[in-house]
Amino acid sequence: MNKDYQKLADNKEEYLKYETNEVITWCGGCGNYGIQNALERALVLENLKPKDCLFCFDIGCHGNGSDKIGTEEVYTLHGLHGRVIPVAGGAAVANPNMKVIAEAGDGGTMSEGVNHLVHGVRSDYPMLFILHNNENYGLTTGQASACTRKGHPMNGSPDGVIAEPMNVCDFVLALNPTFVARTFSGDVKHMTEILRAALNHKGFAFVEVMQTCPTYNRATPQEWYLERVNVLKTAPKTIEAARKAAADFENKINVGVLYQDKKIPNYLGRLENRQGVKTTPVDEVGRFDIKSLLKKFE
Ligand SMILES: Cc1ncc(C[n+]2csc(CCOP(=O)(O)OP(=O)(O)O)c2C)c(N)n1
Repeated sequence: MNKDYQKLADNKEEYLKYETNEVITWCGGCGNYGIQNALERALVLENLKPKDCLFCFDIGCHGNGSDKIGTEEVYTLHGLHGRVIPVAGGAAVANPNMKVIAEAGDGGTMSEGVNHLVHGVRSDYPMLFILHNNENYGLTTGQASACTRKGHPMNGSPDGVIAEPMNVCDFVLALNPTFVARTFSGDVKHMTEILRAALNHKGFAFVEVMQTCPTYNRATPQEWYLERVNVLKTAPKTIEAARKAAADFENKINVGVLYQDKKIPNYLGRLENRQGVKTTPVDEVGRFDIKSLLKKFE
């Protein structure tokens, strides 16, 4: 047996801590199943215990993962649509001992919250961000997002989308990122590998999962990806080369780590007042009795 599978089998108890008995609301064939499974595998293989992680979810189909990940030992946060990055980034900076994982859809990330993505990447917050790119607004039943393919009819734009879709990896690569990867929800093994690499990154690790949505995205189903996905064996060395590798997302779609810079210090590493400090900001928050302040309003 492959040694990773052996390790997963040996750590079944740990793996099961990331599972719940909640009723699954995702559609049959939804890419979210594979993504959640790959993340759970990656966490176990990287020896990350539930109590050491914070899972932050945006609003959307993927966000229902907040009910499905973990037992009472798991910390989860389900925030506002498009706003998961500042919330998760704040938590990651406040308590760098926690592994912070944020998940969001392409709707919330590339429209409502695109400003937060920009500043999350350029600030290099110490967190993993998983973009569930199903190329539509899934939870609100299939409206076009910034990633929907041109010409494809969607609910709300039945004559076909008129704008070109965004290439999210190319967009992020233009922001001087320290980690960018692309993977595909139909390949749990590849996703696990990519998520393991991302979990080990010290700064903002951006992972785009091209996710199938059998209910609303008929333009790019599982077979469409299977015919086009090309696994990169090594990551391009420069951002320019990474942008070239990421450019095609129509015919031959490269998946893998597209770019990583391990040398750049993350957000905390660049804050002069945090250098050499052994405590976390969370440890340093003093307790303050607010009773006297509240008296003013009595
Ligand atoms: C600020 C705000 N705008 C819009 C909505 C309505 N809304 C809830 S879920 C959703 C679609 C989510 O799509 P996406 O972010 O792509 O995630 P998916 O459901 O595809 O996983 C929308 C538009 C909202 N809750 N809050």
